[in-house]
Amino acid sequence: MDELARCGLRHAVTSPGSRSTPLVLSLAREPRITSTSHVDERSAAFFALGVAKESGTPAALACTSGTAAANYAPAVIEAHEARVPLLVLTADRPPELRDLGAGQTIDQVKLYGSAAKWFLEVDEHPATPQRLRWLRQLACRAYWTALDGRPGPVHLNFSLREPLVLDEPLPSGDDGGRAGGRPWVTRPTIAPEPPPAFVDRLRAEFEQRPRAVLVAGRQERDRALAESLAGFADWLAIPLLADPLSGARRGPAAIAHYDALLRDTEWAAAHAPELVVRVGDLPTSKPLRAWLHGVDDALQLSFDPENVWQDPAGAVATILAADPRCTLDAIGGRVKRRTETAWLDRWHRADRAAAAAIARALQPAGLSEPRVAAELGAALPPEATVVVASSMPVRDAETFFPTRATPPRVLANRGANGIDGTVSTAFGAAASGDGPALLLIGDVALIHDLGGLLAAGRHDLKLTIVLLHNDGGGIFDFLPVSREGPEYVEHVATPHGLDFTHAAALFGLDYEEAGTVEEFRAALGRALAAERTAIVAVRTDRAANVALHAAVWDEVARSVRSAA
Ligand SMILES: Cc1ncc(C[n+]2csc(CCOP(=O)(O)OP(=O)(O)O)c2C)c(N)n1
Ligand SMILES: [Mg+2]
Repeated sequence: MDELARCGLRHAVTSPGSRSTPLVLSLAREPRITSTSHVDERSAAFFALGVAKESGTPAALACTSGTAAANYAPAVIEAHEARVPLLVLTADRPPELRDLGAGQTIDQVKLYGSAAKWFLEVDEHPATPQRLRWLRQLACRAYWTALDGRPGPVHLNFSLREPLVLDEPLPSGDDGGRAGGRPWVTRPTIAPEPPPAFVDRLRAEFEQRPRAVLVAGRQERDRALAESLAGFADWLAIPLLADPLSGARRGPAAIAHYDALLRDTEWAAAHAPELVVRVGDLPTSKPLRAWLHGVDDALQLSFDPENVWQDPAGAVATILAADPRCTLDAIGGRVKRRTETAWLDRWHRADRAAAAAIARALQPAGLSEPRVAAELGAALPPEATVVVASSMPVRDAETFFPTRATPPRVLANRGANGIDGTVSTAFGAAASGDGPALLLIGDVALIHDLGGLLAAGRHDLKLTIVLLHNDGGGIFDFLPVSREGPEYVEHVATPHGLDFTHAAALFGLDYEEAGTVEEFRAALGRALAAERTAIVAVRTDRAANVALHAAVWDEVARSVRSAA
């Protein structure tokens, strides 16, 4: 643990048990590491995921043997898919007690399969100088492996024999570490300067294909990339189609309402580009994905330094295994500011028309799910972090968040798109970030991780939870399955009739319901100013929500056609 702290580990999440005692106590007693205790390992792992997403650095997890370790699996899988660095430390029985009926023993070898980036069985070792050196090297290797190349979870499985608490003192932290608190192995960051010939080749593509678009999706670790993308798109007068999860929905070239615009196939066809440059994950927007799939004449380039191949349609022609920020900054430094802005102007005109059409369509509905997203996108301060749940929240954020000079940070579990663990991820982000933290979540996702609310009181964490309560999975009402009668309602929509005031009371949270836009604004203001975690609930109707989205898309299509 001393060595992990030297590498930079600052947050660990523990869960209770006996076999894990040596791991948990050494974490809890390491002053440079904040250890947060969570009863439920599934929530614990999602909390660590939130910490690691918010901070961009690894978080550690420690739990006991058996199904405790198995409960980490959903978050480990999410961390693998979303490339989030995690150090998973599981306690296990030693080999002589495995597969023999010893208590709480399961096969933990490679428990997370291909989701773990690296697995190692760590047996007990005598505390000889040679073994301690190896342990220090191992800690460094685990830490840097979680971060290197394609980041992800590293799993160390520890065989631990009784006694689990020693009578004699353990070797102390200053035993044998490098001087000056340095880690045993350092890993200096080497600036990924792109070679000039590569920059020139790319620059030529931009010059030869002025009808270009920059598409930016989820990206969490390089906070400066968002500014670079905005600056580059502005410099070259290229529309920037940025999912809020990219942080790049900002600056004069950003187009907020591409999802609504590209739903109009006529408009989409008339705005086919010659060049598409992708950065980060593929955005969620279905119309954007379909459009990218269909623009066959465009050259499509994808910055993909982590080798994730996010291209289910097979549209990308060239993968650039280069750092997007350094490369685009270098290109921008070598081209003159583009003064011919007709292409970007067309997008801007349409985006302004779409924004007005959306406002018109939403107005009569009062407080609705899209309106909540629009309000949050406009009102949250730049220092806020908002976690958006899978299902409609992440989609409504993409459709309705405006462009801003300095938008709030937006995080989501979009590696595997699960609705599990969302509450805990948001508490992890709240524990790790400096600004206010907010969670936009549906009722089913909240039920899924209700136990995650325990973190509020046990760790004195402040999170504003905006709950969109439409009594079921509203997303499914958009699908053909919603016509399948009572079986649809019972098995897919899953209405439950729960009143979350009781959950708030159980976990000691503030709770308010808002029925109008004014009430919502006031309740949000109170919740953000409160000292403790608060739920602001908005009741909506699933069928009315589908109709409202359709009305928005119609109004946008009508207004951009008449403007064209
Ligand atoms: C772990 C997991 N189980 C099931 C799903 C499938 N799923 C996607 S959305 C959804 C319903 C979510 O409902 P809610 O959180 O109320 O959001 P709404 O659809 O109403 O916006 C379900 C069950 C999933 N994504 N993840
Ligand atoms: Mg719902």
